[in-house]
Amino acid sequence: MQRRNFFTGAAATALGAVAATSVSRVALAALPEPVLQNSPATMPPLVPNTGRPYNPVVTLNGWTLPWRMNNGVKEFHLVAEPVVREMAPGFTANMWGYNGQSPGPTIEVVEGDRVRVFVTNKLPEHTSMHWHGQRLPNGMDGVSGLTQPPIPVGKTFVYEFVARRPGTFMYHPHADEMTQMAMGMMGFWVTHPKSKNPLISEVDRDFCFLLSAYDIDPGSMTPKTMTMLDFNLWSWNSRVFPGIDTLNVRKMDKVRIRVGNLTMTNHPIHIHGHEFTVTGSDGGPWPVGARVPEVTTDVAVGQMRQLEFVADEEGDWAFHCHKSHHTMNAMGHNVPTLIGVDHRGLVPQLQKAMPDYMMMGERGMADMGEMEMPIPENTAPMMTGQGPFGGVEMGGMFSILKVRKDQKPGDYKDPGWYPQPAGTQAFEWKGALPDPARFASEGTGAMPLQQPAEKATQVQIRKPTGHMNH
Ligand SMILES: [Cu+2]
Repeated sequence: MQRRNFFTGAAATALGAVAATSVSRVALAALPEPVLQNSPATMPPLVPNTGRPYNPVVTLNGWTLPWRMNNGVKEFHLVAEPVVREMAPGFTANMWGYNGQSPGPTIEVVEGDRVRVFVTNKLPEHTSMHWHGQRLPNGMDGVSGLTQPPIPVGKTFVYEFVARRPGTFMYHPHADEMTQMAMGMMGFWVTHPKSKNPLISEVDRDFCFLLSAYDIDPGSMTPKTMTMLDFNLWSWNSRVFPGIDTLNVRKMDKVRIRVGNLTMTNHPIHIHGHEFTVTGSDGGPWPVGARVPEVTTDVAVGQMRQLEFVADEEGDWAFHCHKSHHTMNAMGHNVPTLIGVDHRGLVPQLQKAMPDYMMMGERGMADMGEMEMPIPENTAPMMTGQGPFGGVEMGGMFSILKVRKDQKPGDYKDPGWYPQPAGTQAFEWKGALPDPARFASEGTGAMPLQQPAEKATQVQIRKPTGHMNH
């Protein structure tokens, strides 16, 4: 991380004398130097060293933007720019983002903070910044054309408001929005409560990420921004499985996971081994009476959700979007099902035209995960990932909640695979199998055969004689 020292130094001292109760043009003369991040790794929580204390969040495969305290105002500097994002090891994409990454850095402030954000536009076109969910003066809402002129290429605009509501928010452009969000421009925003709040619990681990979707043809690097629905990469913070870091917690930790959806469809987010409650959204904390136990919660487009639970079951628990196509990486959809089709005889013929052709799909698609099928360079395999017991056969919006009794407080390192206690894993039955009862009642069930089986194999064949209507 190129974290330059702007908490102290001449610039900060000089600015200390400037009264900053509204947007100050003087501030522009010495705006905070932008902090850039080039690594897609999950950065440790940024413990605040100025301002009101709070318990920081951890952004999956992301980071929190440091700020400068300027006469009581928290100053951040976001730079909108083209970036290269590693979506998974071996697969990078040309995106647009902020400060070196897509998504941009998480912004963390405290309820009541006066916040000033400098937004510099290094994109090839104009942009703006909308602060999703915030109470703020109308002119700070960032809707280009409606509340402000767009930020021209090469220019910096200043946004300033008081973070009035504690909660879970996000930011994204509101100028050529379709293109800019399809290219990855978005970021998380958390406003921590300034004091104990009966509806906001204190947690041991607080994770956040945004749902985003891209359409990148296998072998290429740039998202197709005109795609409306048929995206082929479903990501958490612009990462796809197995590139999404695991959520590593200590047994009995109280865990909060904050999720925001900036894709074009809904995502039922599902956890294994635990129940959670949804404790709030971008609308604020939910009344206790509105909280029910769930193992899946739908996060609709433009919505945010806070999931909370006590991690009281040790193990490696899958945590994923429940739409099965969203836990796959790039794939062709316009493919007939081949389940039950024996096309072995065709393979040598097809290989004359397509030397790489492989027989696949007639027993299901699990072969995709097992075979080393040749795929274009810079492409994430459709279903992939190796667990301790074989292929996980996943992609996209999939990660793992790792609960360990010996994970240290504040330690976010991956503890490795869960050592299951002996005798607690599903196992192969090796005894005798009784005949299934349905064999004795064939033909009398809900869908009885139309005719006896031996008759069904009698097929009359006539050679074509010019017309083929039989
Ligand atoms: Cu989904």
